[in-house]
Amino acid sequence: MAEPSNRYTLYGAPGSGAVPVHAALTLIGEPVDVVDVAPWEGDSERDKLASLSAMRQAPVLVLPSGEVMTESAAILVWLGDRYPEARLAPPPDHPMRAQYLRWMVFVPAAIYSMYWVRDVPSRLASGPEAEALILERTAERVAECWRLMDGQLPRGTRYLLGDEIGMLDLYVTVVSRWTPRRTRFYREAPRMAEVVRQVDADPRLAAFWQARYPFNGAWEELEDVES
Ligand SMILES: N[C@@H](CCC(=O)N[C@@H](CS)C(=O)NCC(=O)O)C(=O)O
Repeated sequence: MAEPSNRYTLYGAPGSGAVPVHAALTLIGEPVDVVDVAPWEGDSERDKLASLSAMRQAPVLVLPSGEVMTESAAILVWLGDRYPEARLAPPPDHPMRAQYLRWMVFVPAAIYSMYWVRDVPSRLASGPEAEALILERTAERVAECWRLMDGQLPRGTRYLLGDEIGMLDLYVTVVSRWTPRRTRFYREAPRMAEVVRQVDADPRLAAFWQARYPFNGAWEELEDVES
């Protein structure tokens, strides 16, 4: 537990998994104090999280009660249920609830987990050749998982699971900005491509994106496997 306060505190720098959580809190309208920590930059950054998270990873959300939450998807699902009036998550009896939980778990299990390896490839094997191969293969795996997910999502709705923006849309919009970046993502996942472009351009999030994770046009030009 941390000290109780009347606000949320979110740990994670721009570009981290804290971004979809912050986007959700923005749409919900809950104030949040943000602490920029970039654990991928090394142990000195990771250590800033050590008292809150044994994994020393971002995001960490400290709830107003002082309770600590980690795991981006769990945080998003919890916020969706905590603020039903924001309509960012299908409630438990909703026909899309099962698919919502399915894809909210797929993103961190199959895709986000690859970045633990990508951030420091020597965690699995060291040497320039081994590390280059790890970067190449994990980028391919991420692309494959986006393609498989895209093929199984419903069609014909404005957002991924319906006509209103939701947690899954925010999550996919941010994670799809990461390597292998948007050019590849658009090719592998044409259905999700339509949706993330709308979320990138959503006027309710314009100020938030600008402040916390401005869209970089180069993400749509490069097919970069190295960062
Ligand atoms: N399963 C975690 C993964 C979090 C994660 O990998 N965060 C990255 C930053 S986006 C991190 O802290 N990387 C540094 C490290 O793993 O040492 C979640 O979904 O929140």
